[in-house]
Amino acid sequence: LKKVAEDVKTIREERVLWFPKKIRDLDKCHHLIAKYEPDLDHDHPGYTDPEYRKRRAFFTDLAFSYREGDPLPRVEYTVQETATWREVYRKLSSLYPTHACKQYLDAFQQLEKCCGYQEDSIPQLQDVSRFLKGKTLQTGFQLRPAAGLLSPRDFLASLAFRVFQSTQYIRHSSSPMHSPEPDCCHELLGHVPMLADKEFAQFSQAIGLASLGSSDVEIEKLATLYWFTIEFGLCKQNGSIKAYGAGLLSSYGELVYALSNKPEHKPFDPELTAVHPYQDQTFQPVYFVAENFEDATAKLQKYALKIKKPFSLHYDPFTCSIEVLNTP
Ligand code: HBI
Ligand code: FE
Repeated sequence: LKKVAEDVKTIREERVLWFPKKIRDLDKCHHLIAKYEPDLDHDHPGYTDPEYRKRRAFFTDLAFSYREGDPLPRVEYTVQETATWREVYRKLSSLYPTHACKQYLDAFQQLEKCCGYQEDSIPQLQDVSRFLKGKTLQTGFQLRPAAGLLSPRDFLASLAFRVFQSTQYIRHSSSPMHSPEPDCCHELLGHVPMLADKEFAQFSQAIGLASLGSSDVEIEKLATLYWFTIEFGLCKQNGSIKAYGAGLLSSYGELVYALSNKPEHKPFDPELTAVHPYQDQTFQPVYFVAENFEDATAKLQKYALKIKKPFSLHYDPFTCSIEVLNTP
């Protein structure tokens, strides 16, 4: 009986503590949050469009069939999908020169020059992933296809390996300027350019590493930090404030609003930012402003050291794997 009790305890502990140790383990980190999907959310612009829902099922299959190491699937986008992309691309790229941070603008220029970024076709994830990874000495980030909104734990875990889980479908054509869920416009225009920046990549990985083996309470705080930085972050630049968050850089309305004098701007401070309530239905009333990415990473790493874990972690960039060091 004692033996059984011990086994149960071991299994339970392993279940709680399991986290990916190598990049291949990310094949097990794709749990969806069934929220804001066209099949489930009555307010989704595609809810009453059976053709859109069928198309989405195709993208769901692509993502769930993907295994680490496979080339990312190439998709032939329809004329209608490309028209949606064109509208989003035109509208947003007109704002970037005045609203996006320098790191974003530099990368966006490179993506236009070397990676097929243009209004007439949706870039392929495989090409974008190779572009980011090819700059190995700079960031080494790579993409993998995601079926939709993932659990915060799975999504954050992939960042530890410099893997960004990216959706591949596009929003419904009836609503080009808004999507209730992440789509390829959000990933390609919001996230990808920033992932080409060395300091930003390091910041992203630091949140990911902090999440591995953390409790649900700590994950919730890290997800909030992610929200106010990688999604909705602002930063100082030459005496003014610019946007680096992907939720802003992929939303015309909120990008203009965030840099206006309407919302409140507070300095980025992980202890406070991590427990600040956030809005996922309307514009944020508050944004957090980073001094720069090096400073933000240093503050985040200091915060992460205070998260209690029965071990410490080391990431080996050569093998892309995590070493667990026991600290009894
Ligand atoms: N899933 N596909 C996807 N994309 C995101 O940007 C994303 C996610 N799941 C959770 C999440 N972002 C954040 O809100 C944090 O919870 C980590
Ligand atoms: Fe996002």
